[in-house]
Amino acid sequence: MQIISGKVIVTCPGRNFVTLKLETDEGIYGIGDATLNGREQAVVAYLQEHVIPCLTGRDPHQVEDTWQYLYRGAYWRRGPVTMCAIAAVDTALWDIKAKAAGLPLYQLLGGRSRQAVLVYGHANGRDIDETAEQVGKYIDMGYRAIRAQCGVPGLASTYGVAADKLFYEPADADLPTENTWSTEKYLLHVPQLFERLRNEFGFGPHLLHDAHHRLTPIEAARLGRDLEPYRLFWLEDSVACENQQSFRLIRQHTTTPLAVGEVFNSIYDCQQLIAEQLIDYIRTSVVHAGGITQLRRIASLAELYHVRTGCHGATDLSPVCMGVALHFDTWVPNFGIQEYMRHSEATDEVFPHDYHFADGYLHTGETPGHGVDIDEALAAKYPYQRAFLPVNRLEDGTMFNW
Ligand code: CS2
Ligand code: MG
Repeated sequence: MQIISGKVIVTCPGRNFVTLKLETDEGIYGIGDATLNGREQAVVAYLQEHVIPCLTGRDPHQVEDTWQYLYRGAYWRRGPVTMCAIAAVDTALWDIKAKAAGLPLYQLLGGRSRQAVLVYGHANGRDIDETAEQVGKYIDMGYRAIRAQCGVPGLASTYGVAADKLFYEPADADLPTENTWSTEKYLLHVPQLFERLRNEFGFGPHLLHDAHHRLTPIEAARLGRDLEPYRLFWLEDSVACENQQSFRLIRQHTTTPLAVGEVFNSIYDCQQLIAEQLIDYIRTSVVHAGGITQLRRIASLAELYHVRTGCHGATDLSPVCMGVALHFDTWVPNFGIQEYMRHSEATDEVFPHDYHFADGYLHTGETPGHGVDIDEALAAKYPYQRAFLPVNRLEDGTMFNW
């Protein structure tokens, strides 16, 4: 079997998605998600100019060799754009391999390790009352795990709080929106949120929270300790972690479980965090961490150190990524949880898929491949619309982390 063509499909059914489609001389094709929120066109160019020309004529069954070829062959290794492009190729090749074998992808990875995949949804509100109301609605929808994000008194906006309660798309403008942040106001408010949620819903539902890279290590230690009575499933992205050893300070002070990794694109980004057991969940995703081929290496490293997976699954990771992630989640032995931010109806129509939600879990289908397709004619009806993620400044104007 040979790859005979590759094309990049950009569509915007409410938000931009980039999809790579590889076709073979035996009529089997594979697709992979290549979406990098706010930098989509960089990946499009990388694929079209520097990857697809090298793929024509290659044997699609050589998934590992192609991954090594694109990783080592780039010379300029790693980085979000490169690894997103490699991820799309890797995903498409695994899709082709599974289709050729007539098997759902999880069977090629090692078969089922669980009957279904525990997921968490995103409840958010402008204040504690509204957030509590939304958590209740997610429980009523059957979720067993809910991430709670709440507006902070004195701040016009904060991460994770949107007008729409089911869908949250942060890339909201043709040029970056400027948000304002105060850690002091945030640190005072968050423990009150989780005290209310535990008082109202007890300790049955798993509760999660995303600090979205906005704390220093000692501030994260403070928050982790303040949240200990509320037994969070995890506190996510408490500190921007290019400096992995900064998590040693957090770890010394709190037993609140820590999750990190949605912005990582390489196993080296989390090697120290995992090997020193500085985290409890690794959030790397199929689309941003080089595909299944690297993601399962990360999971295997994590297994040695009691670290579990918690793949990123926000709206800006397409249904193709979600579908592949679910096959990975169905197989991976050290599974933790899967993020599941629902996609809009328009998006689901562009990306027909066989996975479904029931009773707090996502269930993969048995379709050969990863079970997700793209309706190219429908995709063409939604042209690309540039959209940036916001930027964030402190109240004194200092540039900060969004
Ligand atoms: C967030 C993401 O889901 C999460 O945990 O961190 O929504 C993140 O803000 C977006 O993926 C950025 O595009
Ligand atoms: Mg996050």
